[in-house]
Amino acid sequence: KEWTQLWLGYKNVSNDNKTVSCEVVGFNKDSQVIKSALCELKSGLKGILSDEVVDNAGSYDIALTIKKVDAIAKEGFKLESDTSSVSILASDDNGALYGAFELLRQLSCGKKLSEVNVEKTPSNPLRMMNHWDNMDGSIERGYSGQSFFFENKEIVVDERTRDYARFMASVGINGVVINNVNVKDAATYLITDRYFDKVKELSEVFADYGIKTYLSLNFAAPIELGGLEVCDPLDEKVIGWWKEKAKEVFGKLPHLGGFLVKADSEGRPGPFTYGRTQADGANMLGDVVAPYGGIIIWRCFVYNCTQDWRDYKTDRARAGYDYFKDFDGAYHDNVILQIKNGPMDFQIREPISPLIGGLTKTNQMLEVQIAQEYTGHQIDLCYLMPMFKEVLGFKTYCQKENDTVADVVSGRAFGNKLAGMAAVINTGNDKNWTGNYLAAANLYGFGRLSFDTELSSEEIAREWIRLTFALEKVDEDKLTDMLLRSREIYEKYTSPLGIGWMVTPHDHYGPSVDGYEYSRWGTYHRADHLGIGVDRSDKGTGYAQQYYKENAEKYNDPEKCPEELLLFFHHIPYTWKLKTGKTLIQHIYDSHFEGEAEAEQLFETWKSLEGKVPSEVFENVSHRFELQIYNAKEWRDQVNSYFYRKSGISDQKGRKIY
Ligand code: BDP
Repeated sequence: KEWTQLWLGYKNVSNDNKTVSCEVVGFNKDSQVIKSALCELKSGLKGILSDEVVDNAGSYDIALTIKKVDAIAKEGFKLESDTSSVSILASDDNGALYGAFELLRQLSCGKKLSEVNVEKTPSNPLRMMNHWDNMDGSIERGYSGQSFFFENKEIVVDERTRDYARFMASVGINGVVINNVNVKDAATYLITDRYFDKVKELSEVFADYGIKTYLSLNFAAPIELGGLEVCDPLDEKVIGWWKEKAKEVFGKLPHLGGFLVKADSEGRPGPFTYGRTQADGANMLGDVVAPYGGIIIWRCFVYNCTQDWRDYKTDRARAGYDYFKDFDGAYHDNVILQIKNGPMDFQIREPISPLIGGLTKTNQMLEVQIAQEYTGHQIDLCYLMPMFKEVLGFKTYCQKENDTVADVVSGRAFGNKLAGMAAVINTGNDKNWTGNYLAAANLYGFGRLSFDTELSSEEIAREWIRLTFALEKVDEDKLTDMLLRSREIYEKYTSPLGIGWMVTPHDHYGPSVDGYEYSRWGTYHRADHLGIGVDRSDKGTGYAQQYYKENAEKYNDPEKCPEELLLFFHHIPYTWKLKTGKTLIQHIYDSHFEGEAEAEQLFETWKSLEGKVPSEVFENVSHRFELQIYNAKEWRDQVNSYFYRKSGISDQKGRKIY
């Protein structure tokens, strides 16, 4: 095969050389998902124990049973074992499949067959990947090659599709949106005869692994496909057109879960054109797919992208809340609002979107990005689980308890059945799927975290390392440490204290301090000769007031504001004293020198793993570290020079600033 097996390349860990038999009890043996579970167990156990799994005839040491037990929670599983038997108990097919993968994972991580006892229920009902794949094969914000779903406007279904589905199921993903949210050109036709057969074929491969297929929808489809003059969601003809369309699409695609919609955002069509609200648009579509059990996932990434940079009051950070909060409770039951983790756009540091938990009567799910658009393009090492853990653990204060982001987006807080987590994915058709071999930790990690939000960043990192490499403990420790430090390091050498941006416009790799300063995107740092930062307090744009009182008060006051977000919320003089006793300007200098130096240390540590990871992996990652160090130097020097020139204040340590 021309691609790697990521974390499913089972290695013989031969902890006990047992022969295993396999039996299914209570489940429909013709179920494709159960067949997949069996198939995975057979090939996985063969890899791990280097012994064939036998059907229950013949002689064997351990009897493995996949058994239906109705008391187990939806998509959950229980593994029980003793010296002569192992059982995977679940109440549904997906639970059985996840149980099978859990067993293989535990064995690969060093457990013995007789030691596997665990019970898990997924934290989130929806655990999704969003592909930004275009039908010409390109990927918007893709850093690991071309699409493996689309090529020259055709859909590709092959062995790689199956492996992809296996990887996703192995970490608990149960929904995949196959096409870019910016639905243009050929992609608009995905809901027509032109593509039904192939979408169906693809969705069947996914369904074998318990994954539902979703499509991103063009809100203007009634115009572009239906020849109507408008796509007004309250127009009878438009509604009629969508009704017919939904009937046709769900008739042709039995495994379709529903649609994802980006409307009224960055030039995409939407209800605003007709003076309608986001709720009008989302509910209309919700109603037309409801008879088929379909859902509408409506993105909240709506803001004015043609704003005047001279205008200090219009604040892009406010937009999501301003557009969606007032309609809390108005969204229909099969509509979910998908909210980016921060109010801006996947920066290395942002506050948590106040819309999450700001809404209390609406289905909502969290959107994060593992494609490293703003976090190093899968060149720079940036393991994102620490960031996602912070997001999930954030206390919104939306109620007395059960109020964290994890509580809200899982549906636990307010009893929503439709809830969950989605990631903009980081895959492409590169041999190793993610460009940088180490970026696969984010792919693996997001899936694991969406299934079990209690896992720690470190547990996930260690699992991924054990499943991927065969390292001694000391080396596993080193690589774990590299992953765990990488986000902080990236943050240090890029834009300081939550201000974000300062990147090369459009491409978003490498520094350009003023690149977005005088443009239309609402992405400003407002640096002058005295200080830097955006005043989002009640005296500024008022964004801080969108949070519940406890957070609002903290963010509103520069003395109480968490320092990593200081410049996001306040315009701060360069001479401001931080808690460390350093001035702001000195902090900027120090953190940039440190960040670059630490990037070099990462590379040094990596070099010590030469010969311990496959040479191909070593070369691939080494090359990327060379680029990362170059990038870190550019960031360090441009940011430091910029602020030295603006402020005229020298570095106390007398280092070279250009
Ligand atoms: C931004 C990307 C842009 C996406 C947009 C989105 O730069 O390419 O279309 O997000 O989320 O991060 O829709």
